[in-house]
Amino acid sequence: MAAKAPIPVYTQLNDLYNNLGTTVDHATRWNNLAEEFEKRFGRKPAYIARAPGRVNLIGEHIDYCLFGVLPAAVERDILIAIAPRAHDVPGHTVADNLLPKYTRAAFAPSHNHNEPSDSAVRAEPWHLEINPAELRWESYVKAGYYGVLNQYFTPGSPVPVDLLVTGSVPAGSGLSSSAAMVVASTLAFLAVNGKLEPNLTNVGSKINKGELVQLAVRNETRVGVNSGGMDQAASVMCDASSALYISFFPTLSATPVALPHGAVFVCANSLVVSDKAASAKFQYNLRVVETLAAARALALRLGVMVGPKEAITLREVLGRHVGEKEGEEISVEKLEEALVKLSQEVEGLRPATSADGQLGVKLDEMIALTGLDTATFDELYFSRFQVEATYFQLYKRAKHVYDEALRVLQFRKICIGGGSLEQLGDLMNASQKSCAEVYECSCPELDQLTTLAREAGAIGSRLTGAGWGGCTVSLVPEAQVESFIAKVRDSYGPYKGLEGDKLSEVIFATKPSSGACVYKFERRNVERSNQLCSRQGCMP
Ligand code: NG1
Repeated sequence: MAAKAPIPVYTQLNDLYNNLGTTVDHATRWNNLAEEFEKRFGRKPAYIARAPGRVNLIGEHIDYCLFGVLPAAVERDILIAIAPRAHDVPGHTVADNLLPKYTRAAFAPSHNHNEPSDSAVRAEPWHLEINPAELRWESYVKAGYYGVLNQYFTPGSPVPVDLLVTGSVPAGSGLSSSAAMVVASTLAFLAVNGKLEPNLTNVGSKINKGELVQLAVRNETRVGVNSGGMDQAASVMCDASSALYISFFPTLSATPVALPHGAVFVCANSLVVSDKAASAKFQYNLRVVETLAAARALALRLGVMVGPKEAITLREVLGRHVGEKEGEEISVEKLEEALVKLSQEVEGLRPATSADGQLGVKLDEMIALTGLDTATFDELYFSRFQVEATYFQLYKRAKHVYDEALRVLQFRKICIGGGSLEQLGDLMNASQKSCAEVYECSCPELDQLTTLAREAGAIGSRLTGAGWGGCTVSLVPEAQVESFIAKVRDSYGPYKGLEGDKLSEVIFATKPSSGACVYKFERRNVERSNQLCSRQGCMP
């Protein structure tokens, strides 16, 4: 089971590179990073931590409702080289980035000395200043560090470190650069502090993949996003042979899903940057609240039992409504049936349209629909993350979630059972329509790019990730990938005239890649690696 597997800690470069995939020149990137680290900090790194981005094939905005999703890791990734530094205050960090626009940052965690009444903060002994309203590149590094400090250093003190970051996942593109940064940072700080000790065979670690995912999800909330777990799970648990069906209920689990022969998934960046953290109040975090309020309202309508202070999710409402036993999971067939049923039940949340065609409800109406008093509602849904809207769309959000969750199961069944590529494409197109019209997380450029992709030969095309900008993913027959890319280049305005590397930066075929890992620079390996290096031109 992937969640229980150890995090790979490599000490052999051959093993590492063999595992990463072939469409990117990994050796050159890792080598450059190690050399640049040595130039800047005067010694070799002790570790390099790697976390890949991911492309979500189907299942958008349903992970935080605890429904399964189907992503695959991509070869584009974040790498962090790190080494301890002597003679400095505990935990002091100097963070550099290979991209010159991201300037050097230095920070140190401090002990929390709060008033005894401040119980929420008192629970966390370490503090690092991260301002979600003014995020900088190193905020994501700090976010990864946060959980490591508070989970592993009570008591104890972290070592002071130097670190250097490089990344090939475009920011704000829906390929999950933020989660890749946070996972890589979490791993780097675990490794440098000796919390990832390899076991006797040198291939394992103390913390397993599932635990790393949970830690990274909690860390991501430090940058102000009420994140679901898909990106961190994909970044940590994917393997190079397949996509991954990740389910979050009743606990995190992941099973590989082989993709059908002849199917290539092409990512295309709309070049609209979606700053998820900055817009969270009106977009991502608002959607999370809308789905939670919809779940509570639906539970009330259906007579489903909910604890007075329970933030029940749409998945839990479904389970309780169809008599699922606590801690167990109904079969996939039953889940499919239940999703069809719940998609109909959601109609009960549909308000009579108002004069301006609104299907949403005002704040006081939303609170009334949940049966809660205002104070309890505020405490349950508004206390950690602020959101803002005139109309809250409970009906539309719940409708998308149940229908999209059903599409994921159908997509998975086709991959396993050998249906046609056309059926997969139809599901992707239906997902895009629902994201655009019902969940309202698309944008004109994504709508245009998916339409152009279909005209250029894609069997299906949809946005991937949170949306509001970022990338699309298109299912393209293998033999047509080149002509597909050329046609999209010629038809999508922002791509006109792009060639070579510039073109492959924005539109590229993906192959599933392996998940997060660490390379450990061991003294006894340095000589062997040097020999390898002189033969193959790679690090250290
Ligand atoms: P992106 O924006 O692509 O990283 C976000 C969330 C996912 C999921 C998708 C929508 C984070 C880190 N990621 O993905 O968990 O909810 O949106 O399906 O918040």
